[in-house]
Amino acid sequence: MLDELNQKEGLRRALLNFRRVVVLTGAGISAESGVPTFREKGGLWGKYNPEELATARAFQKNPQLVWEWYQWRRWLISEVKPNPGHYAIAEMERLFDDFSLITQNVDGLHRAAGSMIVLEMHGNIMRNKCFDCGKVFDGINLKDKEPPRCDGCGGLYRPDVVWFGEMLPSDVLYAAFQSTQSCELFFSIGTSALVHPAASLPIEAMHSGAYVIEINPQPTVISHSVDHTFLGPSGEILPQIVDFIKANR
Ligand code: BJW
Ligand code: ZN
Repeated sequence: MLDELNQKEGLRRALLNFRRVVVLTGAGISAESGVPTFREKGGLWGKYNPEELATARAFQKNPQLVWEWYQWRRWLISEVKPNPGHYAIAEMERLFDDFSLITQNVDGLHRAAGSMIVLEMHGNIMRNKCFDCGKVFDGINLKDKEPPRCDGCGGLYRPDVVWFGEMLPSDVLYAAFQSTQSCELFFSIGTSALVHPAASLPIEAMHSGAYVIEINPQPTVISHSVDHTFLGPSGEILPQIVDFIKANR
């Protein structure tokens, strides 16, 4: 059992008494499943600058390079499974009366772990959409060596994810801010908290008076302002938090 859970009264009270809960996740939640994060050493940006791959301009300049990078990541994701962190979050959905899960991840692992409602801020890598007309195509083919063309307008397929400089899906963004502004307890898990607007959510939660807990093996830009940071991997910390809640409620 984590010592902090018994030693810090505010933390204990927040976990056991608060009912309106929001969880925000980033790439770190999937790290223990074998999905590389973005900004760490050996991460997804290791070889390329983000602007070379995750922008519309990059796709226009070199669709083949961007397509191949996403096809490789799709293959990688199709081979992995959720980890105990994903499963613990799925259990939290059942433990709290009012629960929202917001993820920046595009890998679909929360749903695979049994989370029923997932607000995917940056889309989902397992869908395509037309670069020109925006028509969405469910399902992907890992054998597509180059981007297929839209049956409506002839434009190129691209992954249905949100690149830098693009708007987030407005319904998802609205729901994410609404739940954040009214929650009592907010978790920021496995994110460097650098990419906006997702990175504004923990700040918004603090301003709204929520108790904010961070879970990350490394301190981040928000660590000094949150109420509590568990310094460790989410796949180890989250199951202990869930067990603590179940044992002490
Ligand atoms: C573990 C662990 C373990 C390891 N357990 N943890 C305000 C201020 C400044 C800039 C902006 C602003 N508002 C908007 C911007 C511009 C821009 C932005 O934020 N730039 C910043 C980088 C400065 N934002 C945008 O452009 C967004 N759009 C937008 O705002 O539209 C309005 C607009 C339009 C036009 C002009 C202006 C405004 C869109 C952002 C889209 C981000 N897209 C990506 C790619 C998605 C597709 C794909 O997957 O390829 O999303 S970028 C990438 O970063 C991806 C991630 O979701 C996102 C966040 O990364 P994340 O998850 O935090 O990963 P890492 O790697 O950074 O961190 C991992 C963490 O895990 C680390 O801390 C580890 O320690 C930890 N960890 N193991 C727990 N076991
Ligand atoms: Zn089209």
